[in-house]
Amino acid sequence: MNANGARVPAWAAGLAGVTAGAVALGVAELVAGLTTAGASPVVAVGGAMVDRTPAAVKEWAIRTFGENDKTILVIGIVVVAALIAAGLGLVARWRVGYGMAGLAVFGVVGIIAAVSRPDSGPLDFLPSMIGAAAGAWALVLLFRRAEPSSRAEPHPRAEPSTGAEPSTGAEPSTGAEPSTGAEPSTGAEPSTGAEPSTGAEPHPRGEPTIRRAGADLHTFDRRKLLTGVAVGAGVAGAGAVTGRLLGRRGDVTMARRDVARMLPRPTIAAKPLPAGADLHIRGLSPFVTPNYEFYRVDTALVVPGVDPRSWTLKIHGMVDRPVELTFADLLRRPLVEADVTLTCVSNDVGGPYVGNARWLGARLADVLREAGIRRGADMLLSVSRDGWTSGTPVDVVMDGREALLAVAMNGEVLPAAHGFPVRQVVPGLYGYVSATKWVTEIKVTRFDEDTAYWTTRGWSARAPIKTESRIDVPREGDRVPAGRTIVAGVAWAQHRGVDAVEVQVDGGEWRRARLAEVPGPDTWRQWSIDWDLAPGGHTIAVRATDAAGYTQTPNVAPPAPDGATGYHSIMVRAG
Ligand SMILES: Nc1nc2c(c(=O)[nH]1)N[C@H]1C(S)=C(S)[C@@H](COP(=O)(O)O)O[C@H]1N2
Ligand SMILES: [Mo]
Repeated sequence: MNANGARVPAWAAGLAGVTAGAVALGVAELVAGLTTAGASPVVAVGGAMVDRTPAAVKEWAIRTFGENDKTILVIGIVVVAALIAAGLGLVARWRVGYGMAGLAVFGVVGIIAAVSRPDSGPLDFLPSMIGAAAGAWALVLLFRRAEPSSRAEPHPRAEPSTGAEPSTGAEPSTGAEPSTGAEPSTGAEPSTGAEPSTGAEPHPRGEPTIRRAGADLHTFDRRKLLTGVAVGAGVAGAGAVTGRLLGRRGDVTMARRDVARMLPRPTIAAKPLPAGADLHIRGLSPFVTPNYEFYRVDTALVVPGVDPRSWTLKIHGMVDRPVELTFADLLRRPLVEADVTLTCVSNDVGGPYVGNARWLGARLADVLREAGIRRGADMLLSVSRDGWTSGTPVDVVMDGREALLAVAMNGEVLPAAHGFPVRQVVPGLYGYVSATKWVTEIKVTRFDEDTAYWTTRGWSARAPIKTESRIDVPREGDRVPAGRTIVAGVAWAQHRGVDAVEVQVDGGEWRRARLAEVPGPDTWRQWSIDWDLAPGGHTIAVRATDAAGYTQTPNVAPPAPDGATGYHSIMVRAG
């Protein structure tokens, strides 16, 4: 390859670059599917970005894109990669080697991202390496196809005999050659397009010696480039799809089915929910959040596929007897059912990151007692399969509340996205300091010695859930008939319990709402109130008081560093 490439028009060079980049990513996906899904360059780079993103940006992303934040990130990475690849294509016009060098640099970036993941495996350098090599090769082939024929070659390489060359090998038929269609005379030649098999013949019959007029010698070969691009796009697409399908081996559907068969009945079953726990008001969050509707917040771009047969939980650090539990060990322990509402610290006032479920699991406090927590330990640093960590105060877990190593959620084996096979659930603490999904390790330690994932990113080390309330009906901006309207929502103050909810319209008097029944202090509580609304616009606000006597503050605070405060209020129009 040489400066010939400079005669390839810019658009074509850019297109060749994008195609080479797509081949690189597609092949990398294929190799990742064969090895580890998490080592795909897009996933690895995305994961590295998630970990290095300032907390404020993460907040913004969650707020703006909600649960699509991961999809948006992946799309963003692919778009940026495409732009860079187009740039490499342009650089390759001067020297294809420069473009190849650029692809190599990206391969190295992908390798670094993949091997520095906390859950990386020994083969994780492969997808980026092989992908970059395939991309570089594709770039060379595309430029070879696109670049004008050189004077030194009186027999242009575009002849049927080139079927043996790697550059055209992907082409089943020489009929796609641009030279044939352009030259009316070639139609008479026996060796061309009509015969798909010619490529296999070492010396095709009637080999044309003068296929092109001199004027054509420096013409850029648009058709040849475009067929190459089409083949490249096909390779990229097939690689990506196959890789993703293969990557499903990390899929835990079968493993979850097996666990469903062996899941024991609870030793201590929860009492049936009080009949009045759910007010069954249209638009009001149901008391039990169905698993498929349960919010999901985590840093995992690919849900970790953890095999319960090889899963263990190591408990070590400041303990008298380090233990390592298998999944079977865990299921042999007494299993407890508990209704617990999870809340994310990132939830804005009035936001959606809160959900209530009935969990089944082993008591974390009992397991820790068997290991024997040493004096001075005040933190449990739990580690998930993908390296994420959370720091939970020891005293909270040991104070008698139903802190669980949960294996089931609402009567179903823990869904993969919610931590299969085992996660922590600790009533009263925000998820980031308690609810480790795919948990594999608990290090008993001290807050002044270890720092968990979000704490290193500026969030509080300790984070009890703040007393909060939310209006579910009507919705912000709704139009309601004037006159009597039902206002309803949920309120939570986990492990303290909600004692009162009050509603205010247009800054007037606070009126007490009706409270639904609850199974205990660890769940949210539905509330409702009927209000006579005069025609016109109204602002409706809500506040809760917990069983410790604390009433929500009107002071507005953002989620960082330890949970949002302020009243949830909505504007509606009556009439
Ligand atoms: N492994 C792992 N566990 C995790 C997280 C995470 O990023 N990784 N996020 C935590 C946070 S911030 C919350 S709010 C809860 C959310 O649990 P859910 O997705 O099951 O609703 O999981 C917690 N457990
Ligand atoms: Mo969270």
